[in-house]
Amino acid sequence: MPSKHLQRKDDRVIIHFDYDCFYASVFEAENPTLKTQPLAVQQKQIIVTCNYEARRRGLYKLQRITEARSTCPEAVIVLGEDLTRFRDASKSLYQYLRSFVWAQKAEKCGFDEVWLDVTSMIEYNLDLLNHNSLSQSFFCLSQTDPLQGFAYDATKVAGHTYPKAVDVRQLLSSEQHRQLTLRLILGSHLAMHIRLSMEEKTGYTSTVGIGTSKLISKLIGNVNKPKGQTTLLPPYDTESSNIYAFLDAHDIGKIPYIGFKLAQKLRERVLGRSADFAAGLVYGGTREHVDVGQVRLLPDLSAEMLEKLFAGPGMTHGIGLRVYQLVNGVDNTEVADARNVPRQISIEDSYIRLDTMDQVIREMTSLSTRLIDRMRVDLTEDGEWLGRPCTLRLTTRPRLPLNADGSRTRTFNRISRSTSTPSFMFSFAASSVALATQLVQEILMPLFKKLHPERDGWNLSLVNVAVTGMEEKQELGTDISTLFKKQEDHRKMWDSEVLPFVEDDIIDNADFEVDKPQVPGDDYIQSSQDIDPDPVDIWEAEDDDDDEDMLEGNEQAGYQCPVCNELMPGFAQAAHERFHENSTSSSQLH
Ligand code: DCP
Ligand code: MG
Repeated sequence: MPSKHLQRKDDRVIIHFDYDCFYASVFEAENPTLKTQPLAVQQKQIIVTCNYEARRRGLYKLQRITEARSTCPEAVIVLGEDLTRFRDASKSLYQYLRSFVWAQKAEKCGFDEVWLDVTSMIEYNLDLLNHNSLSQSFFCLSQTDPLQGFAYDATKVAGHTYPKAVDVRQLLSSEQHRQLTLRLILGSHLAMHIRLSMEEKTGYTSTVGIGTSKLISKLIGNVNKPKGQTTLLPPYDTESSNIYAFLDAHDIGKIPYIGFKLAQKLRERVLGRSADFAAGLVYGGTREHVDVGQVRLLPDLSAEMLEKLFAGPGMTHGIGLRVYQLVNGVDNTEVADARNVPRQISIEDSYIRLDTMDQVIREMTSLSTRLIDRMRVDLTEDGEWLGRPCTLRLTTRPRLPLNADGSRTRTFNRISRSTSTPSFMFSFAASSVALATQLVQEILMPLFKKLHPERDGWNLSLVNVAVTGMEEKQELGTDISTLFKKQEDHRKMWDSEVLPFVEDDIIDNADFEVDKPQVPGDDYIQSSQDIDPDPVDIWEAEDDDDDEDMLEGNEQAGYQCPVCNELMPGFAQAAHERFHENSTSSSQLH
């Protein structure tokens, strides 16, 4: 009997979708002739993604544009700086997927991932099974219309399995494994049906994982991509658990939620020495491979031990337990309820240099204009607000001053300040630029001064303006006391459920006044773009150390400037070189 901490909720069936080469697919959907050509999507100086035809010819994600051009001169390269088309596609694909589930548990993660909790559909269909003729089953997609559904063979898994070679009949004849196996078989057929329907109706293909948790369903999908689906089969609980077999081989840094800082601490603990980075990189991929199994089998591993290991500024209580569970394949977090409005909207940009008040005002105004435009699109319908965010947040990422030798230590730490969202932001009477200007003057400048009390002397590498704490329309009380109560509940929810699991993005420099962010690090898109205005939850903590993940699997991407020695991800190189070229001109942004 596993300890209380390690009891898994295996009574759920969860399907994870990851759209294949998402940005490229959005362009292909607009222009189907691109499907047969090598297609790459460019942001700044990198290829953020490319279709599989381009991958076949040697292009890869997060490749430098110059390199991509020389590897595959015939590739069609499209500009993906404007995220509107991706956001719109993401929204409609999400609506499509959620239309299948009964219990309204459909959670979006970033632009191109969705979890569906289909447990109630599976249970309903388990009851319908005729155990004497499992191979001729019918899956009901509707509780009211018995004809809506599809025929399937309940003795076989649809798509791939993990492990590859598995005797399903034997699992079905084992009393211990039969029930879970059947649930997963039904889940695999439902996943196949949804996946193929989506391809037929929308043209988008996806890579799908089926399991009993968000963790497993997300990771198992990667085993067969693209256009594939994989189901993790029992045994789950014995020493020869397939959960362990599968998870143990993962690099510790590949586990969602275990961000770079946590992964480094775990590597150091396993190796018994400090874990070096790849030469030439201050952040990003490390060549020190430590896998989940090595962590899981540490003799003294416990939630308390990990809590102590991670202790330090910005680490939230409960983090040890969360990681202890994850390395043991336990993730009992729920798939969030489907939403009509995003949980937050957040707009940011990054800068090579941002160090004067004038520039800050200009940038904050531009970000706020985009934020208000975005709110008007995503939060309204027929001129009515469907959702109202309670909190407005300003975040910056200051650069540290130069070291004595002229080099600069890079930091990913963000600092933020929040306040209530001012009601004028919801006005339709003025243009978004006018509202943004008012917002900067009345609200953002005072917040900025709290973050950076000095008039100058700072230099920012990132500014983010966000609205969070979204209240959906049906929740909005007309009575103000109800509204406050709701806000309080909302905050409590974050406090108790989300924050304990988050590797906070809080700077540990005592010189800065720091607010606890209301939500965890919210950057999914990491290339200085508008960032995803979608649900933010514990899973996105994996991206806390933004930019780092850009380098995963592409360690060559690190670049050290020969002029100032600054280290940076490869994608920043071109912009940085331009920075030196322009360093005598007045504008040194980007
Ligand atoms: N993206 C980005 N910057 C990153 C990572 C991703 O702009 N650092 C964008 C481009 C991708 C989309 O997000 O199209 C989804 O990211 P994925 O990692 O899932 O990549 P793809 O969906 O493109 O490819 P795959 O088929 O490997 O899932
Ligand atoms: Mg994808």
